Amino acid sequence: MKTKLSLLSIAGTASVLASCTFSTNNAVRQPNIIYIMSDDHAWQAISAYGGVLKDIAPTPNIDRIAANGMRFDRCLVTNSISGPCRAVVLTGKYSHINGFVKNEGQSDFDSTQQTFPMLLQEAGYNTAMVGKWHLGSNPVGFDYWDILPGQGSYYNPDFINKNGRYHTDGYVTEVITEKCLSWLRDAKDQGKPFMLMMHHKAPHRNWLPGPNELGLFNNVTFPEPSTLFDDYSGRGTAEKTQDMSIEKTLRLVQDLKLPEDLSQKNSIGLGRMNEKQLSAWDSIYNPIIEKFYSSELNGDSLTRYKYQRYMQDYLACIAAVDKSVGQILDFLAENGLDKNTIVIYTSDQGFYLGEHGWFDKRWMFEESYKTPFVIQWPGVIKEGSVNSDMVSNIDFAETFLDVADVRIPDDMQGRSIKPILEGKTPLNWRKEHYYHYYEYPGSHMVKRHYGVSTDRYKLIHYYYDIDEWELFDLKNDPQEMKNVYNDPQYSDIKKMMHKKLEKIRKKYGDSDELTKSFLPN
Ligand code: SGN
Ligand code: CA
Repeated sequence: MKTKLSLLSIAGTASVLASCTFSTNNAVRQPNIIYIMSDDHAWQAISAYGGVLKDIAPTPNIDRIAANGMRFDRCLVTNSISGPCRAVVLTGKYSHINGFVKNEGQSDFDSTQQTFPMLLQEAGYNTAMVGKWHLGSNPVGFDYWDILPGQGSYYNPDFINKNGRYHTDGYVTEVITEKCLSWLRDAKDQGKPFMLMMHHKAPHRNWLPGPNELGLFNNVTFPEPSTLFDDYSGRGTAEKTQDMSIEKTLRLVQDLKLPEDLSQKNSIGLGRMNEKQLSAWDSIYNPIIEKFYSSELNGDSLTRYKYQRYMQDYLACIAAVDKSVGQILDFLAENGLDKNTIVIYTSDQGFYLGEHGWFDKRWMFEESYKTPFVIQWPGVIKEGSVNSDMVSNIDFAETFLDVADVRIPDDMQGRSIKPILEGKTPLNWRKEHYYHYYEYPGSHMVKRHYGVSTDRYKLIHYYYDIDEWELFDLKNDPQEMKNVYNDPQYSDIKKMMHKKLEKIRKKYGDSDELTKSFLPN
């Protein structure tokens, strides 16, 4: 049982008081929680994270959350792929415990199992889930839910609510935002604290920008990552056999929207557009298509072009997500709810923007292993703070229960980051983090692997059809280009990391036996 939340400094408005709840013994002021999660948003594409896209990334509102609160620089996911990340966030348990280990060839999420929304709902929170759900079964533990079927569509998307599947008009990011605002307008007057999960589809592949962001980045030249032409020397079989490269995997038609003839348009997702949307689209893309097919690019110049085209659409999708974040923040401020509402922005996992020549995610390498995580909680989190402790998406569930002063079940496997938010990292905070990825064979052919990381080293074991180990020294090799597993200079480190791996697998209840049970028959 966690200690009771102390009364925060009262913000003084009537609406703030209206959102207070009172338990039988103590008056406890439970904060509202707005959890905004987009899909595949690389931390490299958030201005607040600095880096080469600092002056290009269209994220003023996400940056606002970081400026108002805290930016986490090492928020690690446990299994870098959509459905599994969502299951981890909800349950606070590793994939091998919550049972949802991969997207493909996976039975539906057992939505009757314990999740933090269920526990918040039982504790009197008004709970809602809107947007990409991606767990097969319908949500449980929410007073209101309205989800995209599967991956959902960018234009005029279908949704599923308790009454079934139905069609909507508009651009998915805007439709999701409107649904959330409309629910918030109602929730603010219910006299209960609320918890909203707003899950954007964007900027997921195939990156269709919205009508208000079409062409936004078409005149921008993006800096190329230095590893765009990585040849994977110095690393093992897995890196050499993946199918997620900009050069080979990115498709001219479906991904880069360069159809040679009109009949290919449906495969891009343009078949869902109405006439007005399509004509706005054509006016931007037709000149690009014309120019592309007259330029006859090939070899490295084609890869370079593909990278630029990819980034243009990817960031245009993010611009709409950021606007959505701004609308939510503005709503809270206009309604006097900002002081007592925790707002989080994160992504289901990180993503590659040409590093190692890749797009997509899945690996235990920093770009996809680290997810963006910024959070504001006025009066508690010091403005503009930056934290580099190893936190994880497995910590979210316990954190939300903790801030709401709800008992944290013993079987959850993360740890509340509330003390970190208060500026006091516990001395015994985790020094190692465990990772396990299962989706192979499957899309993008990234081999199954598990591993342990510290602030400096990372030990990875690839298994199933290979048995290979990799060790990286992030201090000397931040881009993870050189496997030092067999380097005699690292033999002590290797031993130490093996011990850590054994220990952490035991700690979280993962084992060879369990690992085998998740292999395809
Ligand atoms: C789709 C995409 C993949 C992507 C997976 C998982 N292909 O299959 O590129 O890795 O989703 O993404 S697509 O041609 O259909 O766009 S996840 O974010 O849901 O895990
Ligand atoms: Ca994703």
